[in-house]
Amino acid sequence: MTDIRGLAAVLDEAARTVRAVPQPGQGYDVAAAYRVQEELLRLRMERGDRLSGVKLGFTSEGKRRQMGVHDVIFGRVPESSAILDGSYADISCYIHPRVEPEVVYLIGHRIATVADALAPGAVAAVAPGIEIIDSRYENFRFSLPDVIADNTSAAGYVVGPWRPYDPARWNLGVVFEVDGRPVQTGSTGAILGDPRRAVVEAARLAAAHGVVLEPGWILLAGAATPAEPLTPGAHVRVEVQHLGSVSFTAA
Ligand code: OOG
Repeated sequence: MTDIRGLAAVLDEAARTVRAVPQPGQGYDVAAAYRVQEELLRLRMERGDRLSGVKLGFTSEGKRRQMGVHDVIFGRVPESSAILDGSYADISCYIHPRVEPEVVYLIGHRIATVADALAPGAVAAVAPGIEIIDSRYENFRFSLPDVIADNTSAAGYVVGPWRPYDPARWNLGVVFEVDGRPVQTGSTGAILGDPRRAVVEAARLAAAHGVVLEPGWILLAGAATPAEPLTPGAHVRVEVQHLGSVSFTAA
């Protein structure tokens, strides 16, 4: 039997001490991995953190190919990992951080089922975003259960200015820059073939794991391009067509 609490404690400690741990290397399945994730977040909430939303991972082919993982995954976004748009962010709290461009949805009403996700008003607003991912495993390597247990490498996020949600504008150009140079370009259509599916997919995965999406929560729909390493001093900027831009500087 998988030691759910033991694994969660190891991952929690790895994040807090900024020290990578070996992959568990034990036979546990996706269902057990989500229970580790839940326990890991419970430990954080016990220390006074709150959830600001949820995220999806491996929604684009670019990311799946980069990491060799082929299923869409679901993670929980702690409020304490927020970074203000345009700010300097201390990155010494990360082990081997990477950054990636995101589309962020603002949840408009309580979503407990897939039907709720399809109802009008499920999304209240949309924004360009940046996610910092930081695997707690050595060499940023993991199996599917490992990355789920590790809360899908979630480590930090930046949300740009919110815009009213216009579902007709879904396939938008993405430019991802580091120090003023484009390092990746892509399109939001790379996210599940249509990023509007992200809300339904998040609802499905959340319901399967006992999470209800609350109004005011954010949903990070998953990177549209592969991730890039994040190094001290880097200025990271993401521009999404029609949505504007978001940035931060790693200090
Ligand atoms: C897992 C997180 C993937 C995305 O947007 O695809 C993810 C990882 O690559 O470490 O957040």
